[in-house]
Amino acid sequence: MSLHLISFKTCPFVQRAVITLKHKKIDFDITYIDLANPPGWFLEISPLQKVPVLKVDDEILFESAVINEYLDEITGGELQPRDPLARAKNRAWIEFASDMLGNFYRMKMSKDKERYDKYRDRLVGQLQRVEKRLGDGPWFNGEDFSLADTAFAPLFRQNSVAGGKLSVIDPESMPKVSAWAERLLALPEVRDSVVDEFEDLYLAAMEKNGSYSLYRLAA
Ligand SMILES: N[C@@H](CCC(=O)N[C@@H](CS)C(=O)NCC(=O)O)C(=O)O
Repeated sequence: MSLHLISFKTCPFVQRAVITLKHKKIDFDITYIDLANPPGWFLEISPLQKVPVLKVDDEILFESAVINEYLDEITGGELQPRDPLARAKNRAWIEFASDMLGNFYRMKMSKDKERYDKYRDRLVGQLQRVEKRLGDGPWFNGEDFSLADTAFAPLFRQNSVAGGKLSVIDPESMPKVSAWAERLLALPEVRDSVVDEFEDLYLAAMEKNGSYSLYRLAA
C-alpha cells in the first residue's frame, strides 16, 4: 500500500498527520502545494479544497483527525483509548484543538490590536480549560501517548516561533500546559514534522498580512 500526503508547508493540520506518520515510523511520500495557487489536480481530489489530503493507493482521505485515526488503525490502534467513552472524549478534545488552531491563526494574522486581543483572549481561555483537564502527564491522557498529543503539538510548535517571543502560554498560570508543550516539542517526530524553512515561511506570511503581533515583536 502506498501513502502519499498532500501538504502546505506551514499547515498545522497537515503537521498532525506527519507527526503520527513519523511517530509510527510509517513510510510515506509528500507533495507540497501552494494554497494561494492550488493546482487543478488538487482541487479535483480535495472535497473541501483543503490540506491535508492522504492518498491511499488510489483512494482519497481528507480531514486531519480522520487521517490520523486511519493511520493509527492500520498500525495497531494504540493511539486511541480502548474504552469507548474515553475514545469519544479524546476525539472531542482533538476537535477542541482544531478550534484552537483556528483562533491561533486568526490571532496571528490580526492586523490590529482589537482583533488580536479578541482571539488571544479566546485562546488563553481555551488553554486555561486544557490546563484544568490535564493530569500529571506526561501526556494528554497520562501515561499513554495518543492522537490528542499529535493533534495539539502543532499548536505548540506555532506558539514557539521566534524563540517563543510570541508565546501566549504563561508558565506561571498554566504550568501543566507549559510542561506538556515542552515535552511534545522535544520529541523527534514533532521536531522533524516541519520543513527546515518553516519559521521563515511562517513569519513571512505574518509580515505579508501586516500582522499586529509581529509589529509588537519589533517594537
Ligand atoms: N478541518 C480540516 C482543516 C484543514 C485546513 O484548514 N487546512 C487549511 C490549511 S492549514 C487549508 O487547506 N486551507 C485552504 C482553504 O481553506 O482554502 C482538517 O482538520 O484537516
